Amino acid sequence: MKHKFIQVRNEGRIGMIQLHRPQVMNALNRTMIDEIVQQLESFDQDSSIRIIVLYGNEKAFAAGADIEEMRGESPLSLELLDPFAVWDRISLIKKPVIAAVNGVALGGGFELALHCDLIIAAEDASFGFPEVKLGVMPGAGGTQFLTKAMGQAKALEWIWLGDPMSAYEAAHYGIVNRVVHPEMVMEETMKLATRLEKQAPISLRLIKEAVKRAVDSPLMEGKQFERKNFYIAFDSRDQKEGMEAFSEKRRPDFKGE
Ligand code: CO8
Repeated sequence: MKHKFIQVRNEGRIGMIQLHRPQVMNALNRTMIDEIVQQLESFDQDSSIRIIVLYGNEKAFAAGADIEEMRGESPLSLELLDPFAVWDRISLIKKPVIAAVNGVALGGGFELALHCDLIIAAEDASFGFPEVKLGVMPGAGGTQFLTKAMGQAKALEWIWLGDPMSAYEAAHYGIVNRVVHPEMVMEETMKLATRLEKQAPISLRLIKEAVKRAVDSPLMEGKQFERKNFYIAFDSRDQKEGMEAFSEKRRPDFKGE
């Protein structure tokens, strides 16, 4: 499919999506978000792909929603457009999604990174919610993601002030997985993606679902859910292969079946 604002390629079993609107720091207009989500879904359905990587350019992962596109909206136009419905579909992606962040991840750009499972960031990357300075507020889950990650007091301080957060601060709060030299971001991301693509795909999928469930469920409910997924894993050939390989003292070859 021809895309306008993203570039797509496969690196073996890793599906790569590059945000590509460099003239406006990858500001996310609606077409671009649609393209990103459709491509995520397409990779999710593609059995030759095991891991998905989302990245921008050296200056920007994404500088937020496109302010020029958004400025004329009214409550009713937003209600009718329902611009966040497409964002909700990102949470339904089953495969691991890694965000590789160089430069800024602001507003909707930060929210897009927070919708990913893992974030690898450059040490000079900056994250933040500057919406308050535009007289609005985060709308694609930012208040919820940040509060769950860092607690109410810190989330309020960051979102009220709208200051950028360094990659190290984001790592301190568990938002970013790894902080590396700017030139090493893609290399580190691909190293991690390559390790993950060798793991049993069904295990990764069941683990993702169970870990995500932990964020919103009481402990007992989450444990029940985990147990169900544990049982399902025993229906896969990968479980047989993994345990057989252990006994035979060889590397497992997982097929995702
Ligand atoms: N929207 C539209 N254009 C943008 C955006 C943006 N978010 N960010 C940058 N640009 C454009 C600039 O206008 C500029 O265009 P031009 O060359 O035509 O003047 C070009 O990108 C380059 O930007 P700068 O010259 O400003 O570059 P700097 O390096 O000086 O600054 C910054 C980079 C710090 C990223 C700066 O551009 C900036 O502050 N951008 C706005 C950041 C922001 O406020 N983001 C939050 C937007 S609101 C939001 O995300 C709400 C999310 C809710 C989801 C919405 C779904 C509908």
